[in-house]
Amino acid sequence: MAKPTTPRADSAKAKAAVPAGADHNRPRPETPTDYKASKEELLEFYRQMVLIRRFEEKAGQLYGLGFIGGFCHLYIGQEAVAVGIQSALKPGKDSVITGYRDHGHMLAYGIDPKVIMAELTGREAGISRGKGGSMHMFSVEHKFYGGHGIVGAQVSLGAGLAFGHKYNDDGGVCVAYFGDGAANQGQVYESFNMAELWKLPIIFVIENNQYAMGTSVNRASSEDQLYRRGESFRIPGIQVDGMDVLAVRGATEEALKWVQGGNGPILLEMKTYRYRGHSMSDPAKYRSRDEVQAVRENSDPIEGVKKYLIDAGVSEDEIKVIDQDIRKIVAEAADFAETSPEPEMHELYTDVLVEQY
Ligand SMILES: Cc1ncc(C[n+]2csc(CCOP(=O)(O)OP(=O)(O)O)c2C)c(N)n1
Ligand SMILES: [Mg+2]
Repeated sequence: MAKPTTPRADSAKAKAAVPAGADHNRPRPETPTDYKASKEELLEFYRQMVLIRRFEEKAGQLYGLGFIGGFCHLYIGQEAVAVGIQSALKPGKDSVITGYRDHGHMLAYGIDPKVIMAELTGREAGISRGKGGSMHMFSVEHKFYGGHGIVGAQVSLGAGLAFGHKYNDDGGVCVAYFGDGAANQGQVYESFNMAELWKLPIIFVIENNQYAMGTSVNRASSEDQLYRRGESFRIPGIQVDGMDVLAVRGATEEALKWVQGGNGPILLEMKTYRYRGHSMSDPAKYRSRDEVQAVRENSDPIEGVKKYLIDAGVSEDEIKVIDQDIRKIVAEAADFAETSPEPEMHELYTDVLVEQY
């Protein structure tokens, strides 16, 4: 049986996909290059990624203490994906939809960590008034349309959001994130077909963190080079080093150019890795500790940005100040989420049904 690979093992930095047999006369997106970030942008990437990491560690602790109920899927290891992509989008114009591993995406939007943590603990002040919990966070104000627990469903909903952008001619692009496991769901391909047929402005992003719930992508997928999955629908795919925020941002710029040029959808396969279990209870029999440790040591996305910062002349002390600041923000978010009140009973009946006349 094929051994699971680490993110960098079989991915070149970022390569545009031209599989054998593809129609070479068709225009294709350019091969992306790494984004050239300023020192300020690098500092912001670092800040956001450390915020996600520390927030998720704290969420794991609060779960252990019983403050968080239900499901909880942490984003640790995948920080470069949400941060790199989100940084290229236009706030309030482009829309985003994802699955249940959604806390990092909310944070990358700049949404207050307090209201995200309070959602996790089911409080009135939570972003979905405590009714959505970990998997169902929404912020229509930010054009963030969830947070979905049905694997793959967000891809079809994303195609609908992209249809909305086209119909209203508002210039927006939808980014629909889904996992390597979700990439085997049937509705994903119905959505690919329609999206390409109608040239919808959508970037399909597969967060290939190498594992679904209890098995690896190699064991579960006949075609495990997921960037090729759109080719038979004429959707070009690009494989990206999802552990490198600059590679992610560079590929997103190229994808946006493609979609905004009226070419229809594009698929980005982000090769990344989840360090923690699938959710909070996961015996993790499908991989070894050594494998996880090797990725942490060799490809950690935060350590990667730290190296870029040092190369840009930022001192270890400056980095430490950011780290301390983030610890404080996360501690305050946790205090808030533990102490703020639960929703009133009448909340059970609000935002449940939309009535249209
Ligand atoms: C339609 C459907 N089938 C099965 C499940 C159970 N389930 C929840 S998460 C998951 C694995 C999905 O893995 P992947 O798409 O790789 O996302 P990741 O958890 O790695 O982010 C499964 C099978 C579900 N929630 N919905
Ligand atoms: Mg996965």
